[in-house]
Amino acid sequence: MSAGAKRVVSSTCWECSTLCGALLTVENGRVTEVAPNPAHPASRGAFCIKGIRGLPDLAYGAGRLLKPLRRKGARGSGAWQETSWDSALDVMAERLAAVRAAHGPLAIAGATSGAFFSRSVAFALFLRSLGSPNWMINQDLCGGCRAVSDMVTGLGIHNGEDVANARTLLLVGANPQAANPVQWQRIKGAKARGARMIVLDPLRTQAASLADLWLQPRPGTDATIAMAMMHETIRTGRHDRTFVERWCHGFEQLAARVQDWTPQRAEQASGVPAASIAEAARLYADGPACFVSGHGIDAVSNGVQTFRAFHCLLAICGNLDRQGGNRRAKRPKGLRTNFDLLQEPAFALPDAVWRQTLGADRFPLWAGPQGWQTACHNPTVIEAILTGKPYPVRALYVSGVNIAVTYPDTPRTLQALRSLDFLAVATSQMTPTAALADLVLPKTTTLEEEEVTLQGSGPCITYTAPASERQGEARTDVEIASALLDRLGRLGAVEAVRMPWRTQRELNQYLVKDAGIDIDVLAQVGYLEFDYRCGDFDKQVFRTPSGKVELYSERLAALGQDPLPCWTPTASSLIDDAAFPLRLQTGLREKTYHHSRFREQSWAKKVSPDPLLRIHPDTAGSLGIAQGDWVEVQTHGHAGSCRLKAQVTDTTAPGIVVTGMGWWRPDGATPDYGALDININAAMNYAGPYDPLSGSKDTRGLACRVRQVAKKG
Ligand SMILES: Nc1nc2c(c(=O)[nH]1)N[C@H]1C(S)=C(S)[C@@H](COP(=O)(O)OP(=O)(O)OC[C@H]3O[C@@H](n4cnc5c(=O)[nH]c(N)nc54)[C@H](O)[C@@H]3O)O[C@H]1N2
Ligand SMILES: Nc1nc2c(c(=O)[nH]1)N[C@H]1C(S)=C(S)[C@@H](COP(=O)(O)OP(=O)(O)OC[C@H]3O[C@@H](n4cnc5c(=O)[nH]c(N)nc54)[C@H](O)[C@@H]3O)O[C@H]1N2
Ligand code: SF4
Ligand SMILES: [Mo]
Repeated sequence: MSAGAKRVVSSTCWECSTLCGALLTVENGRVTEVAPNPAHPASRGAFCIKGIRGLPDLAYGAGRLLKPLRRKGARGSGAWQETSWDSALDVMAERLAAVRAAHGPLAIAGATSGAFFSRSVAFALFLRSLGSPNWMINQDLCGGCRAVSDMVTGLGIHNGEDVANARTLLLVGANPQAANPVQWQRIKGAKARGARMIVLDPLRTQAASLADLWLQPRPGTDATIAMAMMHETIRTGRHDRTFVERWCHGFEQLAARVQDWTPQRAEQASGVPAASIAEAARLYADGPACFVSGHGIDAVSNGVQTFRAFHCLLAICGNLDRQGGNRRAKRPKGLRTNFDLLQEPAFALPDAVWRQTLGADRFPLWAGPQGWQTACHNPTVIEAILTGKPYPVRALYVSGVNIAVTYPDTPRTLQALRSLDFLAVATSQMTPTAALADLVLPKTTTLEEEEVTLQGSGPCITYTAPASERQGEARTDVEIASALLDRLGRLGAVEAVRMPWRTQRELNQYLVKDAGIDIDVLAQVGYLEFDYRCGDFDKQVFRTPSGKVELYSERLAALGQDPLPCWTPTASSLIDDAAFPLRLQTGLREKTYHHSRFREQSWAKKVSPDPLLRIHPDTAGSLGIAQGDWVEVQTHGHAGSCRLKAQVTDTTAPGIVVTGMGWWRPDGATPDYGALDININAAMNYAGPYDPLSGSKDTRGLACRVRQVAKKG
């Protein structure tokens, strides 16, 4: 992009999956202002401070990595030597080829965030080109349970919440006021025009304060409420008979399953009064009603079946693909998404290799060829690195994820990283993960990259413009992968090129080519709306064995799993140890930060200088903890700990303590930059029990203890 006069570019903010429409002012090749785009069909002017401040600071801030770095001293010593791309890529290709020759292709693994980015897909297909199916994504800690339930139930409703037209909203485990400004704007709009809102959340969030009905379940018990809501709906005949008869599979079995799930039974498990559950069922069945779900019921050991229960409720009430309900994701004919590339036969691995994906034997709906994003089960990879079982993993390539901070059990993650033969990290900033690398590769930020994304909530295709000039020598993941493939090919280490593109533009052209979309036209507007019709079930078939919405899942039955929604207490809730009397919730979002990102930025540190632990006044009082004291948190079954600052508040219930995640100190001492001190994942394990379908571990409801370690100050 050439330097020039001031101009405004229509783009999309890519700092989170909300994908808000953005207007970028560009002067002399730099983005000088980021503003919301009120015309964007999905976000309609909603935006957040991370987009306005975080995005440009990430691209142009002092911490930006501009050149490849090669480790000089011991791992983590903090001593680096700048090197050229040619030499960095030569070294990386040689090291990967050496590991491949010594241990086979499966010994090379990768870590990235999820299949929805071009960077992650380029990366997964790069590894496949070497013959390795092993890439880690963080979705077992994120939206994985929702996705697996959606897949086996056959709904296809990702991002399809039609809040604007709903009569009733059912928010479960979501905190959109902090996590999603688009949804939050719509929710407030819906409330203002008289929509009713039910909120399920143990914490008194802003949404809970606005709710007509706030249910405060014990952590991990939401499925019981959904089961009882189905019981009530069917008992009172409020289900949508026409939809159920025509499009649902297994209604009789579902009805039999929920027969005993009276609101009284759910009250015993969840602590929510039976009358409130019955009222929630009545309101939700009086639709159109929109189910807004969040991380609060995901990333737990009973997450998939919890989602199954809500997804079945949604279906039997006829709220699927209905105005004001949950719309199905649709797309212009011929359009591919990044996600689709993982399943495309041209880029597939031979089945015998693919089935060896780490974790595929235990979690086939998660890992390997039948898996949702075909990625690994992360804790199985960490285990393989440390133990060599079921086979060795000796080299790791990390991009777009900060696993030393964001995966549970930081001490173990660090130990695994240190033990590798070779570690390369592509990033725009030094991080606790990159600090342990042999090679650090400077990545472009999203202001310098082009993305084409299908956005179900528009519905539209949205465009992210490479509006800024590249900083330093930064490169995109596609460019890095293709340059590596050239070299690895010469070293005889490429099995088949399964990542054929050299630039993001080439990849994006591939996504749109059969849809007749001209990227240049898309780039001019910044988005492309397309026709959307609700309820065309005969046209857009359900991708399940029965071709219907599967209340009774044939795929789960074939795997010997419970085919009907059910509730199993989470592993953590069963721990009964007087030494760990409290329950810990992690991951509460803050407006200033995105996980571990923006931690170096002064505006963010001013707003939110310290990691907090919310604690009820009664609990704090009994432990002698006062507002602002530093406390130490430890969870059951783990030796590590984490220091946090007490925030005494009655927004949380007695006995339940709540914190965020992602804390480290970019200006802290190497090598861990505080990741072993103020990072909650330093105090948690990544061991099971796991959700039997997604392999997720409990990230909430953990048995814990808290003690004061320093007075306020
Ligand atoms: N500013 C900011 N925004 C973000 C992010 C960020 O880091 N910063 N991260 C993004 C990402 S990747 C994600 S995954 C989303 C997550 O965003 P959301 O899906 O909205 O999830 P959270 O913000 O984690 O809020 C979860 C809510 O669930 C509640 N909860 C916890 N346990 C339970 C339970 O057992 N039952 C019920 N019913 N509720 C429970 C919590 O109290 C909390 O209010 O946010 C995205 N948006
Ligand atoms: N205990 C606990 N752990 C959790 C959670 C929890 O609730 N509790 N939440 C989980 C969830 S939902 C998620 S999604 C994960 C998030 O985990 P991560 O994805 O690890 O979180 P980020 O901090 O966003 O990491 C992004 C990193 O990628 C690098 N990067 C590389 N390329 C790019 C780029 O193009 N743009 C940007 N911005 N960064 C790039 C940056 O250096 C940055 O450090 O954490 C999970 N971990
Ligand atoms: S919510 Fe904020 S960070 Fe996420 S896309 Fe929108 S403006 Fe960007
Ligand atoms: Mo997430």
